Amino acid sequence: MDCPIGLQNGMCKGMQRQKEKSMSKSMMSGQKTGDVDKRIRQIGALRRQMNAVILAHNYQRPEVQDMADYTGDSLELSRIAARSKERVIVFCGVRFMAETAAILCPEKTVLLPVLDAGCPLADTATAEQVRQMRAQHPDAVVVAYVNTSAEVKAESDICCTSANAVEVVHSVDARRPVIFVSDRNLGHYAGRMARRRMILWDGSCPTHAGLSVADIRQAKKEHSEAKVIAHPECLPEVLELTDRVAGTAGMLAHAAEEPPGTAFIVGTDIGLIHRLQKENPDKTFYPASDYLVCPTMKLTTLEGVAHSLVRMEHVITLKESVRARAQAALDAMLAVR
Ligand code: CIZ
Repeated sequence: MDCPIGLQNGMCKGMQRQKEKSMSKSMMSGQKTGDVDKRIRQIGALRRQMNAVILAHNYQRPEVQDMADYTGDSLELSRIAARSKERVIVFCGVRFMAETAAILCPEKTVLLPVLDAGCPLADTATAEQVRQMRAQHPDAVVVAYVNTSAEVKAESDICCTSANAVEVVHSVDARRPVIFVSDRNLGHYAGRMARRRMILWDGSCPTHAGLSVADIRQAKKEHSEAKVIAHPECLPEVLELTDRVAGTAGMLAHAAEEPPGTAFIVGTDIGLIHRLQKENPDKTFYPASDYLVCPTMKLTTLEGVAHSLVRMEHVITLKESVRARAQAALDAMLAVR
């Protein structure tokens, strides 16, 4: 496998393909790609003018991560959103993340720069389906992974992220089964670690679930010295082959603890490799596969963020009845960890 994310320019082949697509799209709409520094200065001025804070998920493009005020996973970014003083939150991520910020900050304007930035995993569950599942298992506790819509969160008892899924599931009364929505692989992993009886939703992340045992074997063959770290949304048989299972925050913490010179094969979206490499210049990171690219996470560009601030779009709005119930589930999660 060549170019582990082409670290000279912070992009591997998969990301480069996404960038090319987006560049040709912006050219078709008559915009020039422009100079990154100039764009960052423009965003800086708009951010001050609009009293905005810019949050970027760890899977965003490198230049978007570098421009943002804060970069993190859903849990970290939700906490930052909840305590931010700015009037506007620009969420560089996918829709359910911006919704989470809107749930926690009803008095603020939350903007999602790209309206089409959805999540196929979140789309596997509707509120009605969760109600039906609950009716079938009236004694169960519903745990909603953060990768769900606000409506689904509103139907759940407690939320979790990849960083705290094990703790959240463990916090459930051991006598009650857990309905885990939406990621089957994460639910399976959390249930095994927390020793809870799980009723798993039939959903998975196409990016993580696409990582195969053959990919890991190939990466290990090419980088036999490297440790394998993988996201709990990967298939159970893939996780069996890893040295560490963690969400993006856990991977960052783990990489920081390892001695200089350590190499890692990384089983999550390649966007994280930019931050891993930046924070650990003395270590090496290889993507477990060149296809670990969440396409909707890469839709947000610097141009898109600037447009979002100029036009104050796209504002995330939620029904108050949904928002308040979803907030109760998120608050329950934040009380656990
Ligand atoms: O919790 C998150 O933000 C997700 C969706 C993945 C991760 O591990 O950061």
